[in-house]
Amino acid sequence: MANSEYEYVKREFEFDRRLPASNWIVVRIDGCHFHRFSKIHAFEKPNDENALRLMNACATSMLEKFPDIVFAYGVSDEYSFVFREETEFYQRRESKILSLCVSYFTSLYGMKWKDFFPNKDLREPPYFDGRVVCYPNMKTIHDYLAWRQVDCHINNHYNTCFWMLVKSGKTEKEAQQTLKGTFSKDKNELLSQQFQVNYEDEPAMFRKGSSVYRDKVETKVKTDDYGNPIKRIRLAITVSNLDIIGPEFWEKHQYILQEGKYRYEYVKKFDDIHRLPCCNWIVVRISACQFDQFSLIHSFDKPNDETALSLMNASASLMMEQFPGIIFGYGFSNEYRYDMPVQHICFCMERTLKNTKKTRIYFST
Ligand SMILES: Nc1nc2c(ncn2[C@@H]2O[C@H](COP(=O)(O)OP(=O)(O)O)[C@@H](O)[C@H]2O)c(=O)[nH]1
Ligand SMILES: [Mg+2]
Repeated sequence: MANSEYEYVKREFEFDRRLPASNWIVVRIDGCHFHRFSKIHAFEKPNDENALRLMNACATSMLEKFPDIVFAYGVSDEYSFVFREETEFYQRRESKILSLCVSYFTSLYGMKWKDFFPNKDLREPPYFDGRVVCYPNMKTIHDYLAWRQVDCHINNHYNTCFWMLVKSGKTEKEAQQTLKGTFSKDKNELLSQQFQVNYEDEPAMFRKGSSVYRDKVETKVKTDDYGNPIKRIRLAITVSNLDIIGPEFWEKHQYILQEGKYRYEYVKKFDDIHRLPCCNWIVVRISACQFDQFSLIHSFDKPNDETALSLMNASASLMMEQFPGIIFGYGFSNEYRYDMPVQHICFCMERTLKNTKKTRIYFST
């Protein structure tokens, strides 16, 4: 591509955040204004089986499309997608990963709608937002998934009771009042005594949410000379509604969340050189650490020690001699600020970091 005089707007302003290596990347998408969307499309309350199956079908297609997604978990209008820990999908560029997941899922939702709602037209375009979160080890990624499933249980338990009360004739306000301050045990009692419903008998998809992953399945590939089937284990994308909080599921499926077998070079990937954007004033503010103690030990005058302040000013003057890029410095008490053009920031930052424990950078335009 030819370089024009305008090409700097890409070089100098476009920054691609790369997600840290050796982390599990999770993209969580969530339906936008689905409270309204579900009303307009007359979803059954509190759970619309077809709507949930549509979400699961979209998640399944996500795993087919993006092999680096190793696990997905969904409930209501949200789905979380877990990428394998050592994925190099789009060089771990955050905006690419996030935008691809959100846009592909949204397209799938629209495309598959008719398969699940053959008699309902899409009356508004469905759309989703998304976020990316990185989890640094196996414990945190397991805890993340457990958190979503606990959330699913709490919401569904409440919603099941709420809508049974409403369907039995209570107003929404009365139902809310009845459930206020109730514990899990109370909700189970209410369901069994008033509605003869055992919560555990409710569909697992509603109670546990849905997990999508590659499961090991045995398939017959051919028959040997004696007519016996020859079977092979292969991985097939599966949707299940199992408990993923306890260890059983993960013990049985250890291969799903396997930590990467990195060679030591991967640590270099943490060296993400962060360039500061051009056309911005850069302010480096340094503030001394534990100066209360330091001034006490060195018997500084209270409230101001003229010599200490002069020492700060002299140090600032030397900084400006050393780094001509600094155009202004302002200080009081134990703090100093420098404004400087971009090209000097790296060198200066190195020096600054060596001399202080705390450094902050501010951008202003
Ligand atoms: N009736 C019904 N509503 C659902 C179903 N799944 C999701 N929703 C709606 O979608 C909302 C999702 O919650 P949230 O993301 O916080 O709300 P949003 O900001 O309106 O998308 C729920 O509060 C429900 O109103 C369903 O299966 N049935
Ligand atoms: Mg939503």
